[in-house]
Amino acid sequence: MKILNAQSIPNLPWQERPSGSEAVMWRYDGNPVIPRDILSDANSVFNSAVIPFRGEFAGVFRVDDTTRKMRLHRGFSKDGLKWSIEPDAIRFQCEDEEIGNFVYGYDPRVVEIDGRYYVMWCNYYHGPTIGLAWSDDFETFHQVENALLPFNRNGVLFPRKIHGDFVLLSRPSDSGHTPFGDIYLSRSPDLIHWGRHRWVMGPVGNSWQYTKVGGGPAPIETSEGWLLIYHGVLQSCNGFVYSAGAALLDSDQPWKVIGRARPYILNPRELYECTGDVPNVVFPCAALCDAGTGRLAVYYGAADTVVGLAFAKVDELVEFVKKNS
Ligand code: BMA
Repeated sequence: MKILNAQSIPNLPWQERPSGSEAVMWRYDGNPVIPRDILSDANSVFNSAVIPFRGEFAGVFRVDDTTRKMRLHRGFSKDGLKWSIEPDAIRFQCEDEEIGNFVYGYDPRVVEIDGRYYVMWCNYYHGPTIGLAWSDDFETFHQVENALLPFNRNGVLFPRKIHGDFVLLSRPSDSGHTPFGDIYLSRSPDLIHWGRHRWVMGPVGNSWQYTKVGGGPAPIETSEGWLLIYHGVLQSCNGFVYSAGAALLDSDQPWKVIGRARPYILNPRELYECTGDVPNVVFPCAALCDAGTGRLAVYYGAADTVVGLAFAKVDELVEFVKKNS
């Protein structure tokens, strides 16, 4: 197995799997890596996206403030562990006032494509939909038209164009706490016109992902296909339970699922995942992948309150998907 189009990240945050553990994904022992009160007016900081940036790390963070407005903030880190998050929310530049009128935004993802950083988030426009912006420097963010119609969430771009098109995963939804949800793929030559929508995958009965599924971090390209880490939800008598799973998508036609692990790879079981504003949630939004070693650092929201960090190895995850499909 080879990892394709990835960069070397020598300063990747990393811990080896604890001895005695057989888990395919394991947690950072300093979790939560970002506490809820890292900003004085934050109620919570969770579901956030990070990316390698100029030899260090940058990110877009979901900050719900103490009025409970959902905001997006920039943050920077030398080691991926100790973060400094800007106290002011990102002010997206937008040529169109109607689109640029930021009401709220949440659950960001970030990818780098051809040297440019793209931010996707759940953007309010008469309902939740997929907001999009790009930046060359993590200073100025240029917002473009929303990619899709409401109601939609969990937009995430693939980290390179495929056959000349930007490729986006999304999860059509409703205006509330959606009790259904499948992952779809859409393509665009210019980031403005989106179409050629294809179904990727839906929930699986009698399992941790039987209510809905949605994309997580940007897919990771390997010689075996695109490794997709995603979230899946079950509805218990006490509400939704969010876990993380892994699948492999066809390299060339990435709406075709070529493998999908039946067991989850991470589920809420630590205290900071089981208690908080919304109990029992792990919600991965970003993965840093070191090309040379295949080490993976996954950032996930825990209980809609804090950010957790977990580790895995790409080759082991790919094997896990193949073995358990
Ligand atoms: C989803 C999103 C996420 C959140 C999750 C659990 O619908 O709103 O932001 O983490 O619910 O509350």
